[in-house]
Amino acid sequence: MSAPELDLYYYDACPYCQRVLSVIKKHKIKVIYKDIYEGTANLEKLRYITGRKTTPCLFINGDPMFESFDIMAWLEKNLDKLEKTV
Ligand SMILES: N[C@@H](CCC(=O)N[C@@H](CS)C(=O)NCC(=O)O)C(=O)O
Repeated sequence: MSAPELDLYYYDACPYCQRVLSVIKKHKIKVIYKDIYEGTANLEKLRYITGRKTTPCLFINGDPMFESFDIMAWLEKNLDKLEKTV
C-alpha cells in the first residue's frame, strides 16, 4: 500500500504548529507544507473544506485532522507507513 499523502496547514508563529513540525522534522516525515499566510489560497482552501481556519490541520489523503496532540500521536503511530525525506 502506498504512503498516505500528508498536507500540513500551518503558520510559523503558531506554537501548536511548531509542536507538530518538531515531530515531522525529528522523523524526517515527507509532508506538503501549506503556510496559511503565504498568499491567500491555502487559508481559503482550509476554510472552504473544513469551515475553520484553525491550525495545525493535517490532511491525510484529503481527510482533515485537527488538534496538535492528535496529529503528533497519529504521526508517531503510523511512522512505518509514512514516506521520509532523504
Ligand atoms: N487545541 C488546538 C489549538 C489550536 C489553536 O488554537 N490554533 C490557533 C493558532 S496558534 C488558531 O488556529 N486559532 C484560530 C482559530 O482557531 O480560528 C491544538 O492543539 O491544535
